[in-house]
Amino acid sequence: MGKSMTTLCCLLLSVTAVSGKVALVAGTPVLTLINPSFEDQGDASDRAAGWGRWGDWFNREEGWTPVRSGRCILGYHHWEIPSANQSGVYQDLDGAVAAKQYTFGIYVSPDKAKDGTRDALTIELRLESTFEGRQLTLASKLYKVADLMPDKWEKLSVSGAPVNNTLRVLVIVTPAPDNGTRGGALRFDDALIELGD
Ligand SMILES: [Ca+2]
Repeated sequence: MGKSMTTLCCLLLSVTAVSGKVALVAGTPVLTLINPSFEDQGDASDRAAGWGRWGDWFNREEGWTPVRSGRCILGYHHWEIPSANQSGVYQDLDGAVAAKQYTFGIYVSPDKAKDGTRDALTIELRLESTFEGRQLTLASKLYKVADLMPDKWEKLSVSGAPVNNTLRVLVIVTPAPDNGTRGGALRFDDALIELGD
């Protein structure tokens, strides 16, 4: 008797768990990032497949350490940045659902300059939709490099809801303002996209 009760309870629990999972998946398509760990190269070894970029020195790196997973990361070469302009990477995701909340995240590990005034200023994580032919900012979160622990992998994230089925995720770095004073670097790995916040 005891044994069959236990079996029944287990059966009910598994049915509930499976139904919950199926309902969630059926209700909202799960979004996936292409090449979230930056292992695959694009049209050059310093470009990550699936990711666009602008500005200087935001490269896929095969030789930088430590990595968080795999063998490649994105490296922002702050010490080599020639101007005060921002650099960024981004990816457009397919199949987002309007008004659903999504969280985009990425891990960062700062290789800090000896003098903190030489470090990059900020890392912005941003979500955008394309609306009437223009990029519309849905959410933005700004992290100060000075607030991040050196050489530790820390998860940064931003949450927001697209206004239609388009969703762009962006990572934007603002360097120190003065030319000739920049130092340090930033390592990025393991980007992610999740439902909810
Ligand atoms: Ca990686």
